[in-house]
Amino acid sequence: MRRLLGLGLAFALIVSVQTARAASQSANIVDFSFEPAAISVGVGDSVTWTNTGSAPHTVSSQSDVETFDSGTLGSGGTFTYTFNKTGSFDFQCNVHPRMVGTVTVSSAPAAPAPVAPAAPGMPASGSATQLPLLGLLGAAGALLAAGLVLRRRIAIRHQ
Ligand SMILES: [Cu+2]
Repeated sequence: MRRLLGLGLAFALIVSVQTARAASQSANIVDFSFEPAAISVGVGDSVTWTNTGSAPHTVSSQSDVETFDSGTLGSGGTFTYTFNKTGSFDFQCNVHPRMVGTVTVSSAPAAPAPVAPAAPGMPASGSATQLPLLGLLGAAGALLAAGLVLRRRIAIRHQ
């Protein structure tokens, strides 16, 4: 039962790590720059910027292809944008136009990449569950045999 729980937890952890990896990236807006300024994602991925500075900032695209504008983000404010087109998209802070960055979106979607290594991992975890089960069965059989032998010995002694 504990083993099953452990496996379930491990599986949930793997799944959550994979979905987190595929879906989004985070970046910070500090006073007075974007960190990182250069961000690489796959098509369909989203980027979340968080203003960790104290001054107000914006994340505003300088592109006609991907147009986004966070509006003014106060300290602690966040802005998320999902990139559905490939290319290199410059953005700036409209309050401080010297704050600039670039999001590069590649055609390779980020989702299949983490999924691929999981495929060979699945049979491995499958055989991993069978091995301890066989071991447990073997141990149970050995205990049963030992119990029978002891019983017989005791029975012989009492005759
Ligand atoms: Cu700014």
